[in-house]
Amino acid sequence: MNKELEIKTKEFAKSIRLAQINMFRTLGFGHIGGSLSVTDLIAVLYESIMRYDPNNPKWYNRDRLVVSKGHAGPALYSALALKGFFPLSWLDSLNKGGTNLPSHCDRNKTPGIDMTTGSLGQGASTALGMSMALKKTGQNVFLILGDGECNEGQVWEMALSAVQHKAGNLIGFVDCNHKQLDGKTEDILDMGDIAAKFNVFGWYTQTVNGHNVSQLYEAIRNAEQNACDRPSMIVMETVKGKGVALVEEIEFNHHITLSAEQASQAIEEINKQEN
Ligand SMILES: Cc1ncc(C[n+]2csc(CCOP(=O)(O)OP(=O)(O)O)c2C)c(N)n1
Repeated sequence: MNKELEIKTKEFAKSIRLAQINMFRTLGFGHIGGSLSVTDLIAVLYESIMRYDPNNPKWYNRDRLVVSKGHAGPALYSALALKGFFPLSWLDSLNKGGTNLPSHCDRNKTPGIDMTTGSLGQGASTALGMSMALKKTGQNVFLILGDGECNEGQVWEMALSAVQHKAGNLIGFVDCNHKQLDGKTEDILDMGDIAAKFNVFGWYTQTVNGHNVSQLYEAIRNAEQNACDRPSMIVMETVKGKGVALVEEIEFNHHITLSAEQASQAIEEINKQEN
């Protein structure tokens, strides 16, 4: 990743974080921890990797993204609004009656959302189906899973099938923030070495710092070039609530309240972060 693109991508990540904090301030609560932990990845995908057209969200030749941990919708909505898929003013309607931005991703409501998600595990299978359908025409399908979500058997059924179907255009990510809804992933159902598990299933695997945009970019390009007909999994080491100290410090920060004062403090902190 060249320096110019790296700076642009980091700036975009910052804008996504700020937009999310404003959304959560308006609503007063939300899935803040797991949205912030995938923000750098979402920035890399929409700033430097994916092919899409905000004026034509259903453009057939676009790459697809399935955020299977559908509660991270706010991170994705912020990126889509900033890229012009819909007006920024929609962000104020997060999870309110009649909104186009429900708390979990819904492909029938939001321009730019490729798959409805929220029931953990299901996005894995739908992403594989999409990748099989698009293999001949060359679009990539990106899939974001949580480490808690990897407790779901459906993820591992998909992992087996993806290798059988030579889903070389499927590039997945596990957001390994080590926490889930009500505890630490290690305490609830320890997944051990997730990259090693995908690897023995036959996937092309890599492990990166999920907050380092350059590492993320290089891993995706490497997967595109070297996985051949194997599906790829990029395991990301992350921090739940990344970028906002008062969220990071809360032990269980899956769905939390955010006061106006806390939001102002968070915005000040994000604005101070260097690119
Ligand atoms: C099938 C299913 N079971 C349970 C839930 C309830 N649930 C919502 S989020 C969550 C924890 C997810 O943890 P993880 O995948 O690690 O997400 P992250 O911490 O990255 O946000 C659970 C259990 C659900 N949405 N779907």
